[in-house]
Amino acid sequence: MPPEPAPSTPIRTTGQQLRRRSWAEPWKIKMVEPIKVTTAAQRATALRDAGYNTFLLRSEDVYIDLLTDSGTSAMSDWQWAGLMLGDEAYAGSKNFYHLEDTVRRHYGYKHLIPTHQGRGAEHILSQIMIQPGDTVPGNMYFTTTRYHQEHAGAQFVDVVVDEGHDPANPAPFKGNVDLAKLERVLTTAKHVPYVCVAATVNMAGGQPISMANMRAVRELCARQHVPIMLDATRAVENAWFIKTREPGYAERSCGEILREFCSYSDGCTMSGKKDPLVNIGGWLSLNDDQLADKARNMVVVYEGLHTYGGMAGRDMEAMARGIEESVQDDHMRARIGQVEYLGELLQVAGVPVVLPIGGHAVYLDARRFYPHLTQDEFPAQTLAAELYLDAGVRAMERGIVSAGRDHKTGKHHYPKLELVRLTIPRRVYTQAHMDVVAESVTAVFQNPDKPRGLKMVYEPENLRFFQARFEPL
Ligand code: P61
Repeated sequence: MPPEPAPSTPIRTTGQQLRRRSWAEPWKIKMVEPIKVTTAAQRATALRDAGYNTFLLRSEDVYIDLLTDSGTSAMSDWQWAGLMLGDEAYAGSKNFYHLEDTVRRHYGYKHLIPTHQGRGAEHILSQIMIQPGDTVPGNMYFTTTRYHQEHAGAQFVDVVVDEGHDPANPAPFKGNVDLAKLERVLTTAKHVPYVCVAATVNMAGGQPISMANMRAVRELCARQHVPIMLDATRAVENAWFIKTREPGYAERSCGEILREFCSYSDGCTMSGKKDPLVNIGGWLSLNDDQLADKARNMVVVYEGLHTYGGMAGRDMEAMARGIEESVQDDHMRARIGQVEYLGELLQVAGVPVVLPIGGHAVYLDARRFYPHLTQDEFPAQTLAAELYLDAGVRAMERGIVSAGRDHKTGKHHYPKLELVRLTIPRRVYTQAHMDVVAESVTAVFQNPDKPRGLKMVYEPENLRFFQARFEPL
């Protein structure tokens, strides 16, 4: 038998063919949900009604929904069976203890504070650790994370490596922390309550951070006595990239890699809606007893009792089971294999995508799609609208609209990356759906009739991208 090619290294043969072993899913389908094919006229009306913002479309008007991988996963029969075992006691639900045990075993932290979703955990962490005037360094901003840090009075400082801001750079770990940048912040800022490390980095294109880098960040922070808080939302996907790209990890399981990775941090925030394969839920983990005490004091005010934090007992059971499934190598091979499959189809068609292909999504480079548009004409927002019009595929803007305004100067942030995210829900769509998406994106890219961009006609104060409205220029 020839050696099996690694799933993340497709082999190019003659012409534009790709050859590699299939990443076929380790499951079969037991239940289906119909989706609606719409006409071009219906889509034009729906998009106008939605103010050219894909967040404002009704999901019924969407054919293939690649808005997000958040809360959109399909649960397994084992998870659905777990729902029936929900212990809906107000206090001390047995599902909480199951979840606590599962998080301890796979992520390794001492305390588990359940929350309704990731931003609930970010809120509590920011409130208990940040003082006004603090600085929080992180490997690129994430919208809700930065919002809560700033809301608590901190300034966020980006310390991701420069490659993270370059969509064409194929470096394997573009989510790495730039140690020189981090050291500068740690030695010059008045007070750094913690360093925020995300794995993988969503806004950079789902790019991973290496184990070596995480270890180095740990050593640097330990010297400066600064804790590290991990955004573990997609840390299992990050583990898969370490397994397939970092020397020395090929024989280790995702679960083992995850444990080692988390051991270099002091706690984590988690959106259970991603890696853990559930539709709602999250948590805050902490190793420090006193901090955990503070967090429990807050969770009862904002989320719910410290043994449910806004989740039903059945939600916690589904999440505990989802975690067990998420750390299986076979699951991750198929999950990331599917994302790479779509990415490769687009690359073969010459479509400009962020390289390497990310863990949860393929990101289109809107600057190269529409070089005639300035950033103020919202190229990525425009591209997401055009994609929906073509075949009913819903994507998400990740550019100037998402970046928002500087809360001090009131001016737009102008991010280097102007992207559209095609996000793949876990265990939901088939390879044929990916083919349809690739055909539609390619058709939009090749369309000689270029759009003129958009203007923003309604801008909400917080996290504007969710509800902003636009009109064509
Ligand atoms: C997403 F357009 N992500 O990617 P919550 N950290 C990280 C996330 O990816 C994340 C959260 C924390 C979403 C949903 C979403 O600008 C947006 O459970 C790395 O959603 O509260 C969420 O977790 C927050 C979409 C969030 C957005 C913010 O689609």
